[in-house]
Amino acid sequence: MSDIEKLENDLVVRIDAASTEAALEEVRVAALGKKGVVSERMKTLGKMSPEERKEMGPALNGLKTRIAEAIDAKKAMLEEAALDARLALERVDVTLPATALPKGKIHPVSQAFEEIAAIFSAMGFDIAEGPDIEDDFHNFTALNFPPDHPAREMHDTFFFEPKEDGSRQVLRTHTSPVQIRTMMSQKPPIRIIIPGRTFRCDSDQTHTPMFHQVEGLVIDRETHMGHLKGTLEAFAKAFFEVDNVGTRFRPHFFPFTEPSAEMDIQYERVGEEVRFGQGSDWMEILGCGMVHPNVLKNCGLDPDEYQGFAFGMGVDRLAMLKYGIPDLRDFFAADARWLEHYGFDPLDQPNLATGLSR
Ligand code: 2NM
Repeated sequence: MSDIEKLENDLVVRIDAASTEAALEEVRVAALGKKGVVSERMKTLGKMSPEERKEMGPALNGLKTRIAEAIDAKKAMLEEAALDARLALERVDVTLPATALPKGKIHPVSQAFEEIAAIFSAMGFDIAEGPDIEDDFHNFTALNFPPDHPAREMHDTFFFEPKEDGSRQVLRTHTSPVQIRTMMSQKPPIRIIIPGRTFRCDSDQTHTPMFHQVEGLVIDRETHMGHLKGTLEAFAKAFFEVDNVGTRFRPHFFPFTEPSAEMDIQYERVGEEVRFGQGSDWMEILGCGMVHPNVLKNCGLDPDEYQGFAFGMGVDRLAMLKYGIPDLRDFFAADARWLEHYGFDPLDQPNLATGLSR
């Protein structure tokens, strides 16, 4: 066997034996790399006599080509084997039933938020959000709360320690500061709802220090009380999933709206159950009004050019009413059995086509 044949046999054995891409690369460097055995042999061609070179040149070139091909073929094989192994490892059985997976429940407050968002989205509203920690301007001043007016106390505000300049941040007492931020940064027409956490220093059977609100705001050139009534009546029907519901708007006071009202909806108690859209009793479900001209001015809007309406509702109470949950305090007790009972299926996304809550 010639020298070259021996070398080739030796290299082929090593290529065959390489069981990983890294091991194969080592063989390649040892053979064809700058200092590899084949490359070193090629360098000897220069010192040969022309006759010798005529014989050895093609022989060495042939060797080099066959070794390179053998390495490429082995490399392709190793890559394919690696892919096969990965596919086998990552295999999923798509026929497994979904119930085999552990499944959580959607909290009633999240469910109510989603249902309310679905209703207002269909009416063309966007969703806006803002910070839980606010300053006095956005939470009070811009909303037409006069300085040192008792209305500020009315809100049982959680204040932060004063800063060096004497200003105090607050935990927002309502989501209205987001309306202010929106009016100051966007041009009308504006149609938004604002879901979020709100905070008041109040705790008893029907109040928790943290609660959830959805507020809404519409600003356009000729917005009036009829738009407010139509929008909120449509909301009440959609949320309580009834074809008709009587509504009553009672005069009220808020610093940020004029006129202001509370909206009641018709209901009847049948045993333990509360039924909306029938009967002769009235239940308050939200506050509303036409945005006060001072609020518009505070946000840089001309009240002679733009008007609007706003509303606000407590989502925790709406969830209790709609889903028949008796005690508010269970909402925040993080009791898994309570959530299993009152929670919603995460796969049932609320939408107006298939029904809001099932
Ligand atoms: C309510 C009731 C009535 C309200 C008003 C505004 C703003 F920013 F436009 F002035 N935001 N939210 C509003 C009006 C909120 O909650 C019971």
